[in-house]
Amino acid sequence: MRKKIVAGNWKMNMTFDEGQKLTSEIVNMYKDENVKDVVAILNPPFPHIFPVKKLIGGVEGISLGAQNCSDKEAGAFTGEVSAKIIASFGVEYVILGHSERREYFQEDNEILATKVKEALANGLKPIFCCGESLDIRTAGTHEPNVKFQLTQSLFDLSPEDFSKITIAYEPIWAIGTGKTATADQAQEMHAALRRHIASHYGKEIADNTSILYGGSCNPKNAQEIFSKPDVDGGLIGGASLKSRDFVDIIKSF
Ligand code: 3PY
Repeated sequence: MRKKIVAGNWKMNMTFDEGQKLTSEIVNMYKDENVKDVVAILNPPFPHIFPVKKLIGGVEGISLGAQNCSDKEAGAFTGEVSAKIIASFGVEYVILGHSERREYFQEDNEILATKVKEALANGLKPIFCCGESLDIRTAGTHEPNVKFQLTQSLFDLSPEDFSKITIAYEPIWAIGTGKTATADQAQEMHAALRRHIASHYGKEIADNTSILYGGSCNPKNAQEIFSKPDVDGGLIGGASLKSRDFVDIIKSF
């Protein structure tokens, strides 16, 4: 049975105090409101990792993730943070391949393949983002385009390693724009990606892979999107910065 996951991507937001307040509120609501069967993952900027980890403590069902890791193992790479360093702080997940990293930091499928391997070699579980631009959607080539991102960055992993991957489908035209894919558009792409995974790794692994939807997901639209059979949760941007909204999204299943 695949996991239901709601991951908050804080992006480059939150001062120390704001991050502490947000985390405490989420942890308290998650516990008080008796949330069950949904893994919540907080993905703050790097400096928050250790203090957020302390606040999460041992609350079952809440995990910690980073937003990126270096493709390099270690050494003279000023400003970079390796998968090994991240893992040593007790982090479980790492978001890789977000469209903002692809666009602003020129991360291509090849670099992402290296990052995925680095993350896995250090015991981190990648949340691998994929998605198409508006031009590609308009041209109708979105399905092969997004499948190709998986093929290039993930399909030379062993079945054992691939089983540690969570996919996040985030249409670029829905990120930070307030536009959301319809629940049917999300379902169509998620089902296509699951078939693509099955064609390479077999049905069992495909059925066990959580595929999250991302892109302007909020408490108003989450329920409809999460009701689709191949949507296993969400990667949440802006709404993950408000505790009430984030926990309401978690409770949308
Ligand atoms: C969004 O919801 O806009 C995101 O980019 C989530 O990663």
